[in-house]
Amino acid sequence: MATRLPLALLLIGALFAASAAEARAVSFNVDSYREFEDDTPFAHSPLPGLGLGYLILEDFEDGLLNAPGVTASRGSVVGPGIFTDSIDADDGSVDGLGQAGHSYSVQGENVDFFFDADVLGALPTHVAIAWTDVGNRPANGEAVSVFAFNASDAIVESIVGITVGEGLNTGQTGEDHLFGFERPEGIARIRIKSDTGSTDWEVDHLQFGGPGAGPAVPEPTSLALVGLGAAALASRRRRGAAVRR
Ligand SMILES: [Ca+2]
Ligand SMILES: [Ca+2]
Ligand SMILES: [Ca+2]
Ligand SMILES: [Ca+2]
Repeated sequence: MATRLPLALLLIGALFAASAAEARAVSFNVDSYREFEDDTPFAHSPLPGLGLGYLILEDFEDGLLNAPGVTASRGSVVGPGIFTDSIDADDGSVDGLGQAGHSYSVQGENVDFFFDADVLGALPTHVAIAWTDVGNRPANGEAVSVFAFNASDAIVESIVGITVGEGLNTGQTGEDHLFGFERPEGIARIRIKSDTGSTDWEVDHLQFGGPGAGPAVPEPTSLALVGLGAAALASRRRRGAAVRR
């Protein structure tokens, strides 16, 4: 027994170390994602509740991908229309439709969003993106995968083969799905891809933040806000890209 006890303690220590390592990396899924903040009974992002130093939401409602510190490999913003599938709350009403909002059309099998540590002060530790629609309407939805890359461009987190979609493509929001990651060492890039090879689909609500102060000089269209109440109030008045500290 005398020789086994230290071994048992070592094993317990190793288990604690393993669980601590696992706790450092988090991925999350939010199905039926309808809004960024917890304003209604519908599903929202977990990020506003984490007390991050800064948090940026790009909802594309100003017609531009212009949140500070992020660029995309492809795609373009689409405005209101019958096939537009914005996140539900962006048009001011959580009513099951996103046609009156703006989304980001991928126009390819995947899209990467790159984060700039120089602009943001450091790489974001928390990143999420919402899938909202696929245009060719596969009856059983489509499978998508999402990956997070570190500063060395290695995949450090993944969510693989999640089936989303309900076969409708005219702005329905009940199946919109938020995918996100937390990595304390920072996320340099995320990729979301269609596993079914679709080149006509949409995303919305790119959101990212971290423990630091965030971008030193926000974009002119962005909002620098202090306090949750002020952020919630102002985000209803003016959308596009909101920076919260
Ligand atoms: Ca709506
Ligand atoms: Ca939107
Ligand atoms: Ca949708
Ligand atoms: Ca914008």
